[in-house]
Amino acid sequence: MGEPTHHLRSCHLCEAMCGIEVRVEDVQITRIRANQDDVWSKGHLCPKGATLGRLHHDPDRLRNPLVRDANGVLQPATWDDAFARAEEILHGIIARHGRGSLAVRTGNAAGRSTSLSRYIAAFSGLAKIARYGSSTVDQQPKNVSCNLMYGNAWKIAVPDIARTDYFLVMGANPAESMGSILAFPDVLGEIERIRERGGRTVVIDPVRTRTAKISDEWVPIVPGTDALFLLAVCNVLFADGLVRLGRLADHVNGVEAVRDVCAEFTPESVAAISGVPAVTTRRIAHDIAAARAAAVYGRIGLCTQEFGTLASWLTDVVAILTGHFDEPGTLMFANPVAPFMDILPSRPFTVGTTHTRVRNAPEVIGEVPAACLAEEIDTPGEGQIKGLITMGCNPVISAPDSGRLDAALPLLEGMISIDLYVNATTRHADVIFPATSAFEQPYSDIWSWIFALRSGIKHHDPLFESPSDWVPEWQVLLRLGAIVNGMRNDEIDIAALDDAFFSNLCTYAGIDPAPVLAAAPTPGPERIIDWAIRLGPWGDRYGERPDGLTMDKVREAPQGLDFGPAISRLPEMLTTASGKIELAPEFILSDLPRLRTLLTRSRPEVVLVSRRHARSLNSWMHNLLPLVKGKPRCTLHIHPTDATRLGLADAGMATVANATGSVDVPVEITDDILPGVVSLPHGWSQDHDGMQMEVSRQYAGVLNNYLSPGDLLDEISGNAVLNGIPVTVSPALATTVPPTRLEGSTR
Ligand SMILES: Nc1nc2c(c(=O)[nH]1)N[C@H]1C(S)=C(S)[C@@H](COP(=O)(O)OP(=O)(O)OC[C@H]3O[C@@H](n4cnc5c(=O)[nH]c(N)nc54)[C@H](O)[C@@H]3O)O[C@H]1N2
Ligand SMILES: Nc1nc2c(c(=O)[nH]1)N[C@H]1C(S)=C(S)[C@@H](COP(=O)(O)OP(=O)(O)OC[C@H]3O[C@@H](n4cnc5c(=O)[nH]c(N)nc54)[C@H](O)[C@@H]3O)O[C@H]1N2
Ligand code: SF4
Ligand SMILES: [Mo]
Repeated sequence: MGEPTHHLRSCHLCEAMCGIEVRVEDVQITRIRANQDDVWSKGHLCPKGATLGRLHHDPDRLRNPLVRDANGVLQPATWDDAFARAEEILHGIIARHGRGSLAVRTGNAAGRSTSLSRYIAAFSGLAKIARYGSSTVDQQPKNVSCNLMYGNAWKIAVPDIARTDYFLVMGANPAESMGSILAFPDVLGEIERIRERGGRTVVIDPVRTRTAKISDEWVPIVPGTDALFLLAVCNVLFADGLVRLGRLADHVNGVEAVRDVCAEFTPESVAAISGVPAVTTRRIAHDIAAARAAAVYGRIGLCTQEFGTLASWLTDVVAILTGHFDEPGTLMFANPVAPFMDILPSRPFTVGTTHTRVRNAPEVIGEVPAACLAEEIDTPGEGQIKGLITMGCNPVISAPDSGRLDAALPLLEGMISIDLYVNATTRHADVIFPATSAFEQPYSDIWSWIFALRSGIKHHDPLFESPSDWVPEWQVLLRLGAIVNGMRNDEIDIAALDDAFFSNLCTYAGIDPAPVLAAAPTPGPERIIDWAIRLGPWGDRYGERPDGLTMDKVREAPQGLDFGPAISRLPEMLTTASGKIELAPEFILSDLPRLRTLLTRSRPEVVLVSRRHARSLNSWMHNLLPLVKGKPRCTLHIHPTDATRLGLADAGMATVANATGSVDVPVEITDDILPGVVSLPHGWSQDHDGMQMEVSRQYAGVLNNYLSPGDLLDEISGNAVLNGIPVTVSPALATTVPPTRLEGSTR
């Protein structure tokens, strides 16, 4: 072995963007540890970051394209053969059924990969086919409320926890997720520091999570009732004279409308349904109002629930009414170094410009519910989906009613996937293109900085070269887009396609493409990121400001660059038609009658919520032994009173069922959960026939999404309801927990 070399990189897995030091011996990563000197993360690292070397070297990670042979077996293929087969499949389907019979499913990896994140738009621009994304199983309700309130779906205000005195956490568990729509390297450490500086953190969640345990107060809430609770908080703010808009007073429309709307929702009137005592609601309202700086934060538990848009809207309403908005320590907008969102025009709010074929679900800001995909494939008729392309997603695990999707995918005439693995979803594909390892591509985490309240940037060149014939992922996307567009694979000119995409981006931003193209002739994702840096607040504007920033200058700073904390950005940043914050958008208020049905509805005996664990990342990373071994984690959390009532013993097996599906799972009794609520982890169950993920298959677990109904949506945003799902729980016939077969393996 040669002398070890050490390389500074950043972990691409989540918004914490931890700086890492990678030790390489020959071409083997032999250690990853925290980079103490990273200007952003300053030594933070979680267990996943330390396993990135194993991910890179995982023998199951795809190293070449796969093409299904005449016997139905996926066989290794050359890149040329794989593209030729993709062309044959896609052009065949277009010839038989038209381009409208093709769809693309994108997923969470889009936000994590430099190539995917920049080039899905290029693919879509060329392919012009229906897209189903993971937004509608995630943050679509927040996109809707922010689009209507501030004029842009991605102008999402983030809690400034480094400067707050009162951190209200609703439906988020940063102790496990490491923060989401909240880019911060060490949220747990900051909660300690908030307390040290005399502040408080309050967690509102049906589960006493690890975040709740280290916080000052846990307020249990019945799943799906947050909108009622928050309306009651608003009610108190008005009734007790606590509304103070401060600097924003001249920039907010709709305060009276909110006052009228919340008048009926007194803390007393919603307490029995939300489970939050009226006295607690009143105290929280007063504490927020009295705080020097309060940060009111809601995340996935508020979005993926029945009233996701109302709840996501109301966290911001509370913040704005109390003046805790756009000021240090409150909710603030990021000021990114590469501000795509500020350079490109805001997409206006749209709803119903298209509808899905089977259930007639409207498009909302360009998204139709991902929950519709299965029925669009398995329901015959004009417009039925016959061909599917998947990119960086695993919906057989992550989508609601995933059993139906798993059964629908074999009905396709053709399926093409781009992924790291042959997993539960891609095992159905006819052609699989391997995604490029994170260490074989540049790192630039553009998505996370949108949610970071320091203006910083990091860029790292690839650590390893890909094999010589490798086609980088951004080129796979361009090529597939062009094929769907009707081109033949052998006539595609990637450089020309990329120049056209880049020129369009310039034109869309109102910039003359010619001089920019001349200044930046090399195609690829780095040109686009460089473009945003150069046009951003610190950029060189292509020579106009010679001392300004370029990607090359960022490259020279391997520890990253930090331009300081977020600054107030209102009213300039608002892009609503009125130029003001729209506090009471009609579209959102129109959902109140549906919310009122909660007041009279009988509560289901048991509802299911999801949970995350620091050693997971949605449905992937399950093939890395250090992350899945140890005490079994795929268990049903249930309160002792429910366990006793239902006849369940700790470590025994329970059957969890509803009309959508049924799973058998080991029981873990805990009083860290509200009675009437059970929880299953998200992302497990990974033992489907044909998967090529040896470790995942040995540590399979069960799939919560067999229980998520495909038709249960936050109706106005189209987002799936993945929390608060009615289920029944009973002792299972099998009483032993299946042993994990690989225990003791060295892989
Ligand atoms: N019940 C329930 N369901 C949920 C959730 C929940 O909390 N509960 N959470 C929802 C949320 S928030 C989300 S975001 C979705 C996530 O669900 P999906 O969007 O389906 O994403 P993942 O499960 O993260 O799968 C990512 C896939 O990308 C692959 N991959 C990794 N890196 C790359 C790359 O660079 N390129 C490519 N092409 N592929 C790559 C991985 O191998 C994996 O197959 O699940 C949702 N589903
Ligand atoms: N380790 C790890 N990190 C991740 C991921 C992962 O899978 N693993 N996934 C990444 C992704 S894609 C995302 S979107 C983020 C998500 O990041 P977070 O939003 O922090 O997600 P969770 O940890 O699932 O926390 C959601 C919380 O909502 C609670 N909850 C459920 N229903 C309700 C409700 O009705 N009301 C309230 N108030 N609370 C409710 C749940 O009990 C849970 O504690 O995490 C990201 N980071
Ligand atoms: S918290 Fe973990 S997964 Fe997220 S960036 Fe840091 S090391 Fe990676
Ligand atoms: Mo997500």
